[in-house]
Amino acid sequence: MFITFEGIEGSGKSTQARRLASALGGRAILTREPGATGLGRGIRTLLLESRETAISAMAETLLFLADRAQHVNEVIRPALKSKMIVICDRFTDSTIAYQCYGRGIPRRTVESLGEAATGGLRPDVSILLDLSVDAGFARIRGRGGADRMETEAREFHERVRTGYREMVAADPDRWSMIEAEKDVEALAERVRWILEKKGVRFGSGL
Ligand code: T5A
Repeated sequence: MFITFEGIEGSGKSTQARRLASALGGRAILTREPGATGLGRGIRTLLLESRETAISAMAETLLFLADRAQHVNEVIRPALKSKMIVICDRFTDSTIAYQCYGRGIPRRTVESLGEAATGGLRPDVSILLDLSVDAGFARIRGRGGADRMETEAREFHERVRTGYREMVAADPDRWSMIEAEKDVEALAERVRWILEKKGVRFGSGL
């Protein structure tokens, strides 16, 4: 099973993805985008930490897709082939939310290039942690050193959130949306409930 967590900055998806991976133990691997491979770590630095280098919206899109192509090939497909549950912190839907809704890249462009990058791999279950932009930024404010995406205007992040909510509405079989202002424990309970309904078995606790 291939499970993805999505949401705006500070929505708490990395926290929930980590908890889920630890609850599932050796049956699952936890991975993320961008930056889960050797190549991906270089791409991540370019994408998030370059302040002086200009990166056009299309170049940005292609870099996220290059990271994904390597990630699918090197990490995700081999793990799925060996019957692991793959938990991924961001995947294709991040590109649609950020580069299509956020930057204005046409969706058909991202979908056709994305198809080539992933070989058509799609998540079985995607969980959106939905939170207001203000609440998300309040959570990450304390950690300092905002990256290139975090310094985008509030309107950009509002468009990203809208994009996610529209994707959930368009494909309710794959997506589940959780209101993410609840505390970590309550969100973890909800994640567990969603996945149990999809057939994932848990031991004790999440
Ligand atoms: N991107 C990525 C694209 O533009 N296109 C793409 O195709 C892809 C794949 C990645 C950036 O790249 C962009 C999106 C991003 O801008 P990143 O550094 O990997 O950036 O970071 P994010 O994925 O954005 O993750 P964040 O760490 O910023 O946010 P999370 O994962 O939503 O939140 P989390 O769990 O780390 O929590 C943030 C803080 O909130 C606290 C945590 O302790 C932490 O301090 N917290 C809570 N506080 C209160 N209540 C809760 N329920 C909480 N849950 C967590």
